[in-house]
Amino acid sequence: MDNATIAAIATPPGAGGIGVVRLSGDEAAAIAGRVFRLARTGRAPRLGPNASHRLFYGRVVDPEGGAAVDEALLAWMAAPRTYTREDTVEFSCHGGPVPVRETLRVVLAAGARAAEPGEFTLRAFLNGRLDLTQAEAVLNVVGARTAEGLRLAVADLAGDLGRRLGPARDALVGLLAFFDAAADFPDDEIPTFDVVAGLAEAEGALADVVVGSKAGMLFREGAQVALIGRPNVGKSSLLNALLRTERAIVTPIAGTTRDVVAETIALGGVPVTLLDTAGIAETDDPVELLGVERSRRALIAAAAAVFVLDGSVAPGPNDLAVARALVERTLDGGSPPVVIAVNKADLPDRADQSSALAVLPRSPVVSVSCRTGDGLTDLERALSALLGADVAQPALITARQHAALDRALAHVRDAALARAAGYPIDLLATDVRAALRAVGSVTGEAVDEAVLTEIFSRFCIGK
Ligand SMILES: Nc1nc2c(ncn2[C@@H]2O[C@H](COP(=O)(O)OP(=O)(O)OP(=O)(O)O)[C@@H](O)[C@H]2O)c(=O)[nH]1
Ligand SMILES: [Mg+2]
Repeated sequence: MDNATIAAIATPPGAGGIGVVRLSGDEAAAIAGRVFRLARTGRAPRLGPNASHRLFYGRVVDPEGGAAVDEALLAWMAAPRTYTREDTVEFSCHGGPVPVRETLRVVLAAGARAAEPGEFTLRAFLNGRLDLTQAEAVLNVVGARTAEGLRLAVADLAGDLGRRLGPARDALVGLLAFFDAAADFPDDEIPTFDVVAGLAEAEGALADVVVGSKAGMLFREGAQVALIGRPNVGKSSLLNALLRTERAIVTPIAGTTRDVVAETIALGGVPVTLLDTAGIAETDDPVELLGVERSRRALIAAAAAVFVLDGSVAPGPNDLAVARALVERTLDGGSPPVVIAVNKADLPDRADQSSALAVLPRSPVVSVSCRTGDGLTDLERALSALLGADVAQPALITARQHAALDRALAHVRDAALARAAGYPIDLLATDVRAALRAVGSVTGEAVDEAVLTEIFSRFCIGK
């Protein structure tokens, strides 16, 4: 890190209520003094430690010639109680692209350097205000797609992931300390230490986080769910009912939906994209055939499927064909799991559905009515269980963190195997050290420059 004072526009491009230009570094106050005049006195504000965390009202001016650039509020925050732990100034300008760009221009002319993407957060990390799990959580906070996803990311921001990795880290450090000590003792005086218990503890703590991270991925990335069935069973009605709007066309005519309609809802905090598809049927109509082809493709792309049946009539050949198509996918291994929704529960006529249900004996069955809304909550619950969103402690980790923790877990398991096979301690130490390095690359205790560059390049400029 160089110690230049950096500056960037911190708000998104375009027009808005306000636009913020941010400055961080030793020279922040001096640079602000060159480009800001108080409305009341026409002078530069006095930005010392005693005036920290205060707002000043005035104008941003071009130091070349003194022309006013914009009217603005200047927020002054003295180190170390700031995001970066450095002196920080934020100009809140009028929220148009030109006032913020001009403000940035004069700030740069007055001595600041344009910040790289994520450089403010990088400084927060390098200055010890955030560990790496918290810095990466900032990305998840910004990118959160549901309220639940945001809650998890904010918990990580407060250090949740770092804390959850604490026991694994402590166990590994304890093992290494023992290995080092053991090397220094004569054979008959080696202190006793339960290596097996230490390894088991590290393994348990790491496995918890790795399991939770699968659910965490789901909160961040979301999942696609295909609504599948023969024509006229109520797939589009179900899409509308789950969305609580009339998004898709619904008619009593079979073959209404031709194209896939995709809409996203939050299901137990997971962003779920529902794919309403054309009813799958034997048909000669070329347009309907194309629709059926798209339904099949949607099914392949989806993480799960809702198999919709019309509960008021007995399943026909088309229903059974759809059920079999779902099972074929199951046998492929890569199949989406299925929930069966027996629709139109409000109609007095009820027909036995067992011939279709028998084809998918392991899938949960929910009775619903898109007309009255009955059973929809049960269906939503069954779906989030199917997607694996009901894990007690989801961990919102990135693919990089996931890979590192997987690696750590593998090393710990190797060490346990080596121990069971009676290998000498120094062989175990290699694996334990590698596991600790992998955990350290997540928390930031052992991380190299290239990884840092890769992580922080994913941030916006100004963050
Ligand atoms: N009584 C009753 N009718 C329903 C219910 N759900 C859907 N329907 C009716 O069933 C008919 C077909 O509904 P759609 O939602 O268009 O069915 P679909 O499965 O999308 O049909 P395609 O697009 O042709 O494949 C419409 O007349 C709906 O009003 C329900 O829960 N109860
Ligand atoms: Mg439809």
